[in-house]
Amino acid sequence: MNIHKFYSKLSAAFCLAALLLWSCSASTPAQPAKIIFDTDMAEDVDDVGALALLHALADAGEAEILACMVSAPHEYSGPCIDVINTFYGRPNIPIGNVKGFQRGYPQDNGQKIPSNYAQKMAETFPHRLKKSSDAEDAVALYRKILAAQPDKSVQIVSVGFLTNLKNLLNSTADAASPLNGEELVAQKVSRWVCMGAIFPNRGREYNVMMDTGASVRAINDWPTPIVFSGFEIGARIFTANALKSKPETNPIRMGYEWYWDKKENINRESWDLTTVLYAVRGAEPYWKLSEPGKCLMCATHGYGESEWIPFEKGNHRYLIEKMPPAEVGAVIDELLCREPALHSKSQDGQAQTHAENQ
Ligand SMILES: [Ca+2]
Repeated sequence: MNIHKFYSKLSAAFCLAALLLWSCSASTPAQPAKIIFDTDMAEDVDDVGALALLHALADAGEAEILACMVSAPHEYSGPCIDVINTFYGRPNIPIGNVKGFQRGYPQDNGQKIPSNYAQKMAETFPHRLKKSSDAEDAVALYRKILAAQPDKSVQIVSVGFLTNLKNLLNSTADAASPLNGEELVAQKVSRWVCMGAIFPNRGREYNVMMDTGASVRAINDWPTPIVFSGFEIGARIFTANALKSKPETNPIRMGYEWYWDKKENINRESWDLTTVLYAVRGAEPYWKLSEPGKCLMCATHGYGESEWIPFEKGNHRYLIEKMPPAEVGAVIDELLCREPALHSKSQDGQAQTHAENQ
């Protein structure tokens, strides 16, 4: 073998090795994102779409849903979540319920959280949880789930009020873990993805202004990174009308229809859905991330307000629009319209098909 042939064979071997390496890395799917989904599913309907989107991403192998937490004081929030989990063939996802929600600051103003759709969904579609207060305490469930997961592996996705996360930070050692809440979060949570606040200007946004005391404690003191899908991100992306192509046996479609109390156009802003999409798929190609900084929460005139303060060592960031909103909406709608993969086995290993739940 002359030197030219030798180098030619060597270079062919390198090319082959490089191709094999590339094809291995291209065909090896990333680990699914481990998600705890914390929702005020009751008043607005984008929580319904967000949980459906999370299930569609779980069906695609991109996400694993560890638990769902209720942050709204509404007895049909938990059953409504259970309806969606059951529809997607995951009836055994644990559900936790909020304790100590306070609307307004410093006093609770006593106003109730309404819902146009939660009770109807619970009364129409198969599920097991009768009322939210039958579910276990969200903080006890958070602690149990987090303690059992590898370090820095869990993302918390909040699309509602922050009462549960305040309570989690304030929690103390229990049977699940000898760590206090802040230590447990620091050890297990890779990041918190929060639908909340408004950027880049000072302002009020519904999720963080409601239980103001909780928002101040949770956001200001959170020990790991937070990425915000601010009000302005979801406000320009309209989704769900594509669900009109689905039958009336689809609880996601019906949730949106009951929310609107009309059937012509059921599109809604996608605040909670963008939060899920970012948590599972990351920023690119949909968004850019802001510079680091701090979303500082305070209370003014009885309700929470946030202000963005950029600084190099801050561990907060927020999403910035990149892909045109209609294109992000099309990605979300396509996922919302996918049929559930209908797991043949439920999460506790018992054979249970979607059909058996009907
Ligand atoms: Ca919400």
